[in-house]
Amino acid sequence: MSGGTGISKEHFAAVSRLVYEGPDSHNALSFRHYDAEHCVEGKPMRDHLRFAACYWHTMRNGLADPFGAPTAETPWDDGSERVDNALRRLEAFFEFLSKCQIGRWCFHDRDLAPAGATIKESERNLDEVVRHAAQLQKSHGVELLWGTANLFSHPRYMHGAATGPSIDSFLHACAQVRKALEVTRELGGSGYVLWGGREGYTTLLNTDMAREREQLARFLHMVADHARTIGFTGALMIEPKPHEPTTHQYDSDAEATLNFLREFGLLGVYSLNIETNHATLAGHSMEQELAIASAANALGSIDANMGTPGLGWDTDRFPTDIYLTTQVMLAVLDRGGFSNGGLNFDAKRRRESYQAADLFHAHAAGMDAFALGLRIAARIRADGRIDSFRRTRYDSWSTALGKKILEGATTLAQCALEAQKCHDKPPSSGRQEMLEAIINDLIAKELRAR
Ligand code: XLS
Ligand code: NI
Ligand code: NI
Repeated sequence: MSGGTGISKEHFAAVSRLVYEGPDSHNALSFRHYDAEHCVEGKPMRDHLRFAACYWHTMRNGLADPFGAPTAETPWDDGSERVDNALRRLEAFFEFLSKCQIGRWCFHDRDLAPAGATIKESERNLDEVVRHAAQLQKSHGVELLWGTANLFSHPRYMHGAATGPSIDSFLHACAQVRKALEVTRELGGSGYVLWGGREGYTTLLNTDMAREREQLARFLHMVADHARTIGFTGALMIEPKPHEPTTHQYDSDAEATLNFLREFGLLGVYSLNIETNHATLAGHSMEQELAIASAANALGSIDANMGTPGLGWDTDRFPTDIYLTTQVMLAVLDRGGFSNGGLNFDAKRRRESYQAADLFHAHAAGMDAFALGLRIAARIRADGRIDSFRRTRYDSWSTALGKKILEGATTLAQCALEAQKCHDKPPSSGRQEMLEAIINDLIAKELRAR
């Protein structure tokens, strides 16, 4: 390994590079379904799935919970907030990415490098670590999916960052995002994400919501302008979430976020990064959030994880449910695949899965589940039964009258007259159970074929 600490040490010596061994393999540290080169719908799985690992959960999450100490074994990390420790941690991460066949990554500014006593010092620290990251990206053939700034951990953001009542938090947020955006561009990131963890409120007794939304909109306009100024051509994305840590977040779900963007002239400037566990916290399915984003041509990227049914927290489990991964990949294929986006495992191991090897088990489980989901989704599309049922349901709209209505060429009174000519045919059946059985049939066929 070049540069940085100058030490070339293997941090995961017990793990060798995971390879595709096929569905019959009992080797837990291999892929049973993810075969990077294998083509699905004429494109290698690698390019469909565009897997990324996130730096925060992978390298910076000690797996503590509100009742217990961290458990994660991290022999490469001396626990200090020093730059040399940050560089070593980064080397361990890139070794992990290579061994796990993950070609992309995501970070927050503060995960990467220690904050300094001043903005200048924080930026110097970040620059040093980013220089090393650029070398490691090159030597390991890894790309940056997206970067972001942590505008939620520091106490100065307790009342909000861009939406804070004090202009100080707003200005600090500007400083952090300016720098994070610039290093994202330096590292060739295909996107930049804003997640408003503290952009919301806990009680309206102390909050002027209309004003806070205006502040957020101004902030987002300035971020977009700066991106243009520095020549950042990647996707700018907002990541909706309804609550946690804030009681009510302004970007609560895809629909609310799109409305916000529309209201403030930002639609088309920002797209959405949709996360499964955030969808379920908002009371929606991931399918629905993806469909809403796609319909507005605003599906940017995906934070791939899943929640725990019945638990109202962002438990960020690795996505191992193949019904879920099938739905996600169906949505992705139906919109023509990712352009700047990808599948970022914004996921953490359970506190009990504390050994370094569990990082590999966890990501491999998620990658295999998505590979299987991709294969099944392609099968559903090739089969065509679901799509043709859905299309046929709207057949009566392809009549001359249907077209006229949709073109805006009819009045309510004309339609009321037309109603008199309707023969009150019984409506067709929705056949939901039949359709669900078709999906199960195609899952079974794919599993048999594997
Ligand atoms: C938190 C979010 C966060 C964003 C990046 O729930 O998922 O991890 O992805 O700030
Ligand atoms: Ni996320
Ligand atoms: Ni999350």
